[in-house]
Amino acid sequence: STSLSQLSPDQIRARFSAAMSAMYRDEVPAYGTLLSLVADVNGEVLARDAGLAADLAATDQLQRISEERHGAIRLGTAAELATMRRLFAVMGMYPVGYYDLSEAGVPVHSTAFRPVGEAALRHNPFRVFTSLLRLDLIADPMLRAKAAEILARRTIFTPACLGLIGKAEAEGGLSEPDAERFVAEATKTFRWHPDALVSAELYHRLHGAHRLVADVVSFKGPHINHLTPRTLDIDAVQQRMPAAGITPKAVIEGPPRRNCPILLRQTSFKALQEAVTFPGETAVSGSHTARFGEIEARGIALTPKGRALYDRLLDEVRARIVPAADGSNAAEYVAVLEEVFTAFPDSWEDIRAEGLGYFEWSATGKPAIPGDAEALLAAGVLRCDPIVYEDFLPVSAAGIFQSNLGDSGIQEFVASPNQQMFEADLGAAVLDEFAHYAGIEAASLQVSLKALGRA
Ligand code: OOG
Ligand code: NI
Repeated sequence: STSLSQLSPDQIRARFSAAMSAMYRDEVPAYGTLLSLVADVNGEVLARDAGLAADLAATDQLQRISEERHGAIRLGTAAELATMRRLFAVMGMYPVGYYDLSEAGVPVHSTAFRPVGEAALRHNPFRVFTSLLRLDLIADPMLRAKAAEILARRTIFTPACLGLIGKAEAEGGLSEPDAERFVAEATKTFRWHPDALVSAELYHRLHGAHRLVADVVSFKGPHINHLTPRTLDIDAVQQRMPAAGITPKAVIEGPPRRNCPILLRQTSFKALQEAVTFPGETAVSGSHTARFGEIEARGIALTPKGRALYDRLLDEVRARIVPAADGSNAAEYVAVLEEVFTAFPDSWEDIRAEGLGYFEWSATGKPAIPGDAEALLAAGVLRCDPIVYEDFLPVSAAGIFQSNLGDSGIQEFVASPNQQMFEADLGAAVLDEFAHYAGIEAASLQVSLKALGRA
């Protein structure tokens, strides 16, 4: 049973999210610049779009926007992944979805740890895109064995952190002072270590296998590689980045700009060159690109039918044009993207009528009339708002990975999704995102009808 003096997982997550943001702002000053740019643009959007501001306020979502972040980490072993699952569970974050990135030339597979309940998301929607390195995709058996040996020797969690995870599990939560210590200890796992675990020679061999292998294997822990704020106008932020001294990637990933935003749009700026010391008889200094910046705009969560349409349209776009890393065909790419996506309905009414997206129902306070949910909606007794997409997109994630690996990082792997292996390593099944959104929609309708005295 939970004692009264315990902090809730939501409260611990909010503190952790703030602590990570403070740490990353210290480590990567451009992140601070990006945060103020996003805050300016979000403020302007809310000031000029009273309708949007009112909708966000009515659905209790205004508060979360300015606090909203996601981060990303890359782990080396099954044991690290399993302990990470336990660490995130203390903060009410659970693995949702399986992403196979091998298909896109990156030797990892991933999940997103995030809050799942609607109330938890409103409290603080912090998420961490978490990848596990797939050594089985590294061709050279000697190098593979060496990498496995190095990873097996490192410990990425502090003893105090492991102790507090165990305590939270045994006691069903953490007291305020324990939670405070837990946040401080857990944050250490994600900090940047400029002193590498491996010699410069081995670093270069790992780098030769894949940049990502070097990034995971060479260091003491899974440094957070970006922290992403959510913006209400990603095109405006992208446009203003150069003036703030930040160079964004060539194109925004995901769907085009629309009246009714769907899923997720993301853009990032290039990784930093960071000074690294490699150990050895005489320590060598060098550099590594590990960390970058990213912003995102979130739209409505799509049903399987809507997602299938999205995937088909994106495939159609990519069959016609692939955005070049140097931005030389950016305008043409955007034109094709916009043209192809005219096939995706762009009003909330059509998206709902065609069963393409998930909506949350609520009662407006108007007196009830006879009739079903549709009649009540038409009469303004009930309202329907789009449910925000809380997850990620494999093609977009791959584009973010690639832009930060550099053009020479692009490499072919045999696509080999292995969700079973991932879940065995994780020690749990990942949650199904569609079931989760469908559940929120169904529950909201039921609660709204009940409030009106309907069964
Ligand atoms: C993760 C990239 C994926 C996103 O927003 O799609 C991601 C990584 O580079 O480790 O964060
Ligand atoms: Ni990201």
